[in-house]
Amino acid sequence: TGTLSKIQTRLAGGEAAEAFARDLLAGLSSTPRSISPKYFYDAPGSLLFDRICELPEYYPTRVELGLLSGHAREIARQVGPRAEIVEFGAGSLRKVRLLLDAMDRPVRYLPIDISGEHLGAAAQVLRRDYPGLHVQPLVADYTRHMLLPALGEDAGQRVGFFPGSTIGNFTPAEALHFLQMAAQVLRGGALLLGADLVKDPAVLHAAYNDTQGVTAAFNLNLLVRANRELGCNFDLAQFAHSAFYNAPLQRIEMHLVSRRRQQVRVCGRCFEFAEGETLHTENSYKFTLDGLQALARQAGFTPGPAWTDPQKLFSLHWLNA
Ligand code: AVI
Repeated sequence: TGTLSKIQTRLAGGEAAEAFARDLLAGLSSTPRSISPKYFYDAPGSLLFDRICELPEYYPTRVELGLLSGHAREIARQVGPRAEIVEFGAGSLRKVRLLLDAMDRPVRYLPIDISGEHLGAAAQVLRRDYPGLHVQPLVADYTRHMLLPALGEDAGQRVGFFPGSTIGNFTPAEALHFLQMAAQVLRGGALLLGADLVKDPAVLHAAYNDTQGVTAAFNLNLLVRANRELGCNFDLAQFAHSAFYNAPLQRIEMHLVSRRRQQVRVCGRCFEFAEGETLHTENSYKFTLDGLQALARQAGFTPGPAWTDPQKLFSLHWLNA
């Protein structure tokens, strides 16, 4: 690892690149090969994800925004006056704005994100637009245990916000662990959670195989990033995007498929791919309303109302902590 860490530091600098190198080497050495989807989100990957959210086939963002605005009053009633919002991940400002706009005198907004840069920019904009709101970003990995500042004396309840069905990108064990931790830090308050629903596989398939190829570019960007940050030599023309619904496991799987037998150099090591062999890059679990509520109960929440669209594409859950 001595040589490895020197290579990493020279190529990209910092702990982040080292973690990427370590996880990619481990993922390529395991059978079947896999890597965490968290590595999709470098700056170009985040821009590609923003484009995915605008695609006609990718319904989750649109439907969730519709639920947030269509049920704003009921949600605000659950939230109550002078509440504080803790957002796990500095996500889309559009979503938290819908929430803040509906709320009765929100006192504080605590976005938690691993990327300080992303957080700083989001905080600036919100401070400008909500002068009475105390915006206090926290740079932290929200999948680990975290310490939150005490709730203000004059504050209402503390409400967690985790939209977008990001929970679906965790393994079932990680999802349970995250919810347990959230229930702990939100005790006495609640969590507003977005979860994508089990549905017609054709609708799911289209959402992850868009005709413009943006999802394919998002998936392949992982290799672009590995080439740039770690000096790998993945030949982009020799890997194909693959996304399909695994019905028994209720998840979309994304893979990068080797178009032929080939060798790739990764951090000084050589890996051979057989034709058709894949690197599994993401799972996106889909939930039933009952399944999600059972998971929430297991984690220590008491489910309140759940909101869905008429086509039952997406769901928003109020979970009392
Ligand atoms: C961020 N996450 C909820 C997205 C999803 O649908 O699982 C990521 C994504 N992957 C491909 N398209 C979108």
